[in-house]
Amino acid sequence: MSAPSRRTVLAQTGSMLAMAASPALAAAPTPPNFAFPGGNGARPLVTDFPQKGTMVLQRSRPPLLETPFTDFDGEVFTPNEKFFVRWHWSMIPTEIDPKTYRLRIHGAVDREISLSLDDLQTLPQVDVAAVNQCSGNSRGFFEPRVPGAQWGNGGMGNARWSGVRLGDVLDKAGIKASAVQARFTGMDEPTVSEGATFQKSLTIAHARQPEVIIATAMNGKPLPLLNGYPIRLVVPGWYSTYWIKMLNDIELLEAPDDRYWMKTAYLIPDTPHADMKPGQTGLTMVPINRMLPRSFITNLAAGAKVKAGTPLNLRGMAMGGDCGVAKVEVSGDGGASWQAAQLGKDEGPYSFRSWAARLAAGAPGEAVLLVRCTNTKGEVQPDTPNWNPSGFMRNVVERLPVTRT
Ligand SMILES: Nc1nc2c(c(=O)[nH]1)N[C@H]1C(S)=C(S)[C@@H](COP(=O)(O)O)O[C@H]1N2
Ligand SMILES: [Mo]
Repeated sequence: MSAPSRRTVLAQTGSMLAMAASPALAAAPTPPNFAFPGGNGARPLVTDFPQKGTMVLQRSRPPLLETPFTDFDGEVFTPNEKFFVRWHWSMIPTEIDPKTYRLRIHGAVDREISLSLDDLQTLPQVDVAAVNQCSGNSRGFFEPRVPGAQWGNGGMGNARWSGVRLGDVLDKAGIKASAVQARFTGMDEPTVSEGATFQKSLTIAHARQPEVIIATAMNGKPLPLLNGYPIRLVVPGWYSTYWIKMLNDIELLEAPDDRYWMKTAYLIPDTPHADMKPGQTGLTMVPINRMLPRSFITNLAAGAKVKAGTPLNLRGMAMGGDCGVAKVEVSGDGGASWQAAQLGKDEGPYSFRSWAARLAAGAPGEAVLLVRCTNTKGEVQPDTPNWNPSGFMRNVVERLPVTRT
């Protein structure tokens, strides 16, 4: 498949902005109705965002598009046209000229530099398979409910990202010994003058980790505009809030970033699984960081009718968080008994890992199917869901009710 020409991107993006107020509904697949605990789980499907296929519409301005969950079935890598989309502000450039695009590196550096996309091609090229997951993925399932985008489980995706190591790029500018963090900014801007530009920071030690890259391609193709064309930061194992899209500015800081998106937003309680009680006070809040293990059944939807008296084939995917998947187990009886699933190909510690299992035949009636991941650090998904008022980091053994008939 050839990449869309720049002209195509622009033409389609124009239509995106025109249609944003009145999204067209797709004719084909059934729009989802997430069984959110508080109701209001119905969402339309849309087909006309540029370089995107059929997506669940969470919001049109700025675009918040969710991957229909059925698209995860049988695919360890999420196709670019199916990859979820999330922006904080709706002033997103619709025109990017790759010839004049520059990435500026400044602040506590030996020499301020400005790199073209061709300059990036001269550095060693690397790739990494990694899950990009929104901090608020699955927020709609929080109970009690919390404000924010009411995502189902499709606010995540896995891709093979290729590009250059962030550390190599920073070394071109030379990091001063006084630098403590690197702050990343993209080309999108706040719609209101008092709004804070979306920016995130990493420590220098983290920025130097070899898996942290500036991606110039995703699944072997240019990034879709809405996923950050022409370049984005990829921070494997960490929530995607750090994965700055349309990256055009890196500033080396001599003191920790105290701007809004690091100091005020995206904070979690410093407790296991970022779990707390509604109304609980006195907790230390820290910037959100590494991901936790999760796993999903992808070949059956909630409420599915399956055959009683015959073995049931299950498949799906799992992720370790910021390390690999050690073990996936399934249960056909609501967690009374568990059996090991067979793991698919290992695409690296930050990737989705596919799994498959065959459950013994069950008697007719209602059943709850479960899948549970243990990562290579020995962390396992808990039986009860975590909660925090931002709806971040959902972490629980997900339950899939089915009827055996
Ligand atoms: N420039 C820029 N980068 C950004 C954001 C943004 O608003 N602007 N949002 C972040 C958040 S919160 C998420 S969840 C991911 C979404 O990545 P995607 O749209 O490629 O799926 O982008 C991250 N990078
Ligand atoms: Mo996010």
